[in-house]
Amino acid sequence: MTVRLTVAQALVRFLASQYSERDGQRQRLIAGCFGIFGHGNVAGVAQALLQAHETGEADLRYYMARNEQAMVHASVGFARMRNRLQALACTASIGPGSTNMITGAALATINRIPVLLLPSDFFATRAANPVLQELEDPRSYDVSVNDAFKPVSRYWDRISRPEQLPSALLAAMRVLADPAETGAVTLALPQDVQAEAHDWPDKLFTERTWFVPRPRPEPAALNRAVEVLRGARRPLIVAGGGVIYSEASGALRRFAEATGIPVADTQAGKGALAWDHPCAVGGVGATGSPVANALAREADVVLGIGTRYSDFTTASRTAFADPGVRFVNLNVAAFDAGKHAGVSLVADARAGLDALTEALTKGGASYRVDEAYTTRAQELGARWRPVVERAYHLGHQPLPAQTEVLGALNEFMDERDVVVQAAGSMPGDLQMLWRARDPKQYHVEYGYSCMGYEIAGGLGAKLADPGREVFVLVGDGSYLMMATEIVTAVSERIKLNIVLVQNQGFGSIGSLSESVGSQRFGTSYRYRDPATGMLDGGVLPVDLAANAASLGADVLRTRTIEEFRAALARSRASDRTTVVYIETDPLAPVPSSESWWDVPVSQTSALEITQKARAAYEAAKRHQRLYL
Ligand SMILES: Cc1ncc(C[n+]2csc(CCOP(=O)(O)OP(=O)(O)O)c2C)c(N)n1
Ligand SMILES: [Mg+2]
Repeated sequence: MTVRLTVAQALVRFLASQYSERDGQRQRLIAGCFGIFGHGNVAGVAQALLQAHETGEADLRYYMARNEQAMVHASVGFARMRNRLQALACTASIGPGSTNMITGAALATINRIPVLLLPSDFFATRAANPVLQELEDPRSYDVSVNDAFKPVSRYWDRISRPEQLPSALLAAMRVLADPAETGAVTLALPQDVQAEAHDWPDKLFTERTWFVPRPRPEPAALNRAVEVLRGARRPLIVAGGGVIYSEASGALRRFAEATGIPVADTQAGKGALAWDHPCAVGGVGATGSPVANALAREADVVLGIGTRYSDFTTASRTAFADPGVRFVNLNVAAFDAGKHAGVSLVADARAGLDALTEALTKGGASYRVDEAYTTRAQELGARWRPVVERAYHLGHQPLPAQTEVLGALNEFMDERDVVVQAAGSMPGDLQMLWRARDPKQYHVEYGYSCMGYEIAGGLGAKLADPGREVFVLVGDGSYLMMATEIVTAVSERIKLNIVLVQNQGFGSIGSLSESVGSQRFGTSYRYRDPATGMLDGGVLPVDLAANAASLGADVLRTRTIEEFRAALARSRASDRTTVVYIETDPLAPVPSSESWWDVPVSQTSALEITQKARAAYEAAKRHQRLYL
């Protein structure tokens, strides 16, 4: 039996019948479709979505975004919240609509989060050529701007003929649902092909379930890992995002309790273990806490679980300073498991942790760290907690410090509420200071650290789990780049709490600039001063709170931390998207992570300040090493 449909109609019908399943729980793999229409998809994919809605022949909810990059961010926020078991599709028009998604694709792939991208493409028949927005390359008519998705996609295909669609769809679903391979999946859809009819085997549209595996470690690899761990005197766990996506928090807690090994976390892994668990030692690396970083410096064995060891996590390869330090890497992706010449334990985080717990506790030979090591970790923690309290309650004047805003929010939020952030000075402050109580509470996109993710990602997170309050933290710089999805939140009646932190520019890059001898050059939003010729004049007459109100959000302006706390309560009580606006002092003090980040400083310079920074850089650089 065949059924006659256009390529776009077949695509929509197929997507609506895909499911994922893990641990016996089944859900739709593609839960809906974001989009912005133009001539590239208005006749193809748009008609197919409309027809699906009108006839009920396929169920794929359409969400209209305001910016294509933002809709990919929203889809990533959604899939991350659903532990990668569900994803969204994104349809965009030819040319700029499609290339706007490339940043989102990179973000998804780097963070290992599934998203299905459907950029429109030029005529496969070349009947209209060059069509509006088509790139012309004199060397070949086969070149398209969508080729630029290739390096940032885990699967990429162009459907130039209807017959190509079924195999491309199956490959796309496999990659999306595979925890080791997942990321952005791109199917470029020429605009004429989208509207072309074809007789499809009806079997293409039968419900299909993509089983998300929990691979167990190979016994020999497990033995090798156990041998290294049994010999460890000062082991440290680095818990990454993989722990959370695998829903392995319970397994991690049992493992940590059985062995006494302290647990540090990465940006993606924060909350894998609640902050006040006796084994939790906080964030590790350049944006981490001094507690985890002290233990990291001394660790003889690092057990990385579900981490890709980003440059921040290893503090540019200075965090782990013991000359003989060894790594054991439990990861579902062999690529990550093999990093830093570690013992590679390719497995699902939960299955791997259960296997490790069993192997290390069986018989009379249970492994446990020395009492003295536990005491050391606890003493470091006890010294750190009052530092966090101070940062949370600094009483900085006249404007509050950002750490007080984060502290007030942390104390205000319920266990199941979610905080969303991505770029600027907040990810660092958050990883160091945030006290996460639930594995889904801390949602900081720090793989791509993309300004503009915050509001869009928060929208996706809320869409994924409407039962949780989502608190988006956004700096003025990020807000200016992408406030667009406030409008989407308003039109979809998706309630967000948005905390807009105004510090007149780039607090983060400002202090980084100072540390590398660039004197905060070009990092604050100021008038150009005719006297200096630089952007260091007066404060600009920009009112971002008024801007947010103009986009349809309720806005609460606050000046003090007391007002801020009251506004948070009002925002929570409201069912409308609410922006809580606060100005902070970008120069307020922040505790030190006692760590380092490799940002090369000019080797030669006419400025004394840069020469000094270079000398400090060279001294720090000497601690950098390869782990071989
Ligand atoms: C899209 C994008 N462009 C540039 C950067 C580099 N960058 C990192 S933080 C930052 C400034 C962020 O400003 P804001 O959102 O106000 O946060 P603040 O630093 O003031 O906390 C910039 C430009 C980035 N991360 N993402
Ligand atoms: Mg700022």
